[in-house]
Amino acid sequence: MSFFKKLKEKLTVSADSVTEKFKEGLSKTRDNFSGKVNDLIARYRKVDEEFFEELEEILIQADVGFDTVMELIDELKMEVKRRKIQDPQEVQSVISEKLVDIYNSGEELSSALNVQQDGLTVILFVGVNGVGKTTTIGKLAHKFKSEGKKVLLAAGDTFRAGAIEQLEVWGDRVGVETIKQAEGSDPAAVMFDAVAAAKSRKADILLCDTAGRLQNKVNLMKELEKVKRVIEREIPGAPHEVLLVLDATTGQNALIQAKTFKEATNVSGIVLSKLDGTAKGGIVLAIRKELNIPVKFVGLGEGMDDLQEFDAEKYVYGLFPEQVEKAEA
Ligand SMILES: Nc1nc2c(ncn2[C@@H]2O[C@H](COP(=O)(O)OP(=O)(O)O)[C@@H](O)[C@H]2O)c(=O)[nH]1
Ligand SMILES: [Mg+2]
Repeated sequence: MSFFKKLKEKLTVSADSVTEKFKEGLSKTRDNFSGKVNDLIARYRKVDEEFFEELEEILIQADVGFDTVMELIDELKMEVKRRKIQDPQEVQSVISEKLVDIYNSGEELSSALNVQQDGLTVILFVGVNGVGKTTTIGKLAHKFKSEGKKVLLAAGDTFRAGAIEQLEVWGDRVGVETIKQAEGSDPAAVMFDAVAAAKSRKADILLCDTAGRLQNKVNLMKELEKVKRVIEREIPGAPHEVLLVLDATTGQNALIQAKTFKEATNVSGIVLSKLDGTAKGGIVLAIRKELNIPVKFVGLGEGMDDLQEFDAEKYVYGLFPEQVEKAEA
C-alpha cells in the first residue's frame, strides 16, 4: 500500500479540523515547495541522478537544512533502488514517507507537554522579541481553558513598552487572569507574585511571558536564571517546560537563535510560530534534526485556535493534501 493511502486511512482526511488547520496553514509552503516537487515529477520520465539533484535543490530552498537534505536524498535513493521504482509519480509518496521517517527518527522526542496530573504546571516562554511568545501564551491559555483547566498568566516581559497590556488583552479575550507589575519592574518579582497567586487560587497552569532581549548572552542567561530560580524555589520541579518560541519566517536565523538559547537555559521544547507565513516550511525538519529538541507546537495563524501540536503526518498531509485524498492503492 502506498504511503499516501496509509496516511489517508490514518487521518480520515477532511473529517478532522486539526488536519484541516495544517492544510490551511501550510498553503504558502505548498505553493512553493510542493508545487516545485509536483512540477519536477511531471517533467521527468524516469528517476535518475539529475532528478535527485533537482529535488535536493528544492529541499534546500525550502529550508530543510543541508544535512537533513543529504540524509533524505540518501534514504530516497536506497528506497527507490529497493523497490525498483522508475516512475517519478511513484516517488512522491516515498518522499512523503521519508519526510515523516526523518522527522521521527533518532532519539525519541515526545511532543506532549509535561503537564502535572495534580497541582500546578508552570510553563516558561523564552525567545527574542517579535517571535510570537505573547500570542502563543494567549493561544495556549485558550487551549487549556477549553479543557477545563484553571489558567493564570504572568506578565514577565516588563521591558518592552506595551508588552504587559498585550498579554492582558489576550487574558481578557480568553477569560483568564494576568498577574502583573509596573513596566520596568523586576521580572523575577513578577514571577514570585504569579507563583504565589497560582498557589492561592489553586491554578492548574501558569504561563510565564518573558522579555526577549538578546543583545548580550550573559545578561540573557542571568535574567532567565533568576526567573527560573524564583519559580524553582517556590515549586519544586518547576518550570515543567521551558518553551523556546522561534519564528518560522526567519529561516536559518531561527536555528542560530535556538543555539544561543540552548546555551543559556534548558529548553525542553520548541514552538515554531508563523509557519503559515512562510513558503519555506521545511524549517521544521531542520530544527528537529539539528537541535534535537522536539517541536511541540506550531503556529498556523494569528487566531486563538491556530496553535496546534506538531504532528509529522499531518504536516506531510498539509504539503500534499490532494495526493493523499485521491490515493487509491
Ligand atoms: N501569521 C501568524 N502570526 C503570528 C503567529 N504567532 C504570532 N504572530 C504574530 O507575530 C507578531 C508578534 O507576536 P508577539 O506575540 O507579540 O511576539 P513576542 O514579542 O515574542 O511576544 C504579532 O503580530 C502576532 O500576531 C502565527 O503563528 N502566525
Ligand atoms: Mg511579547
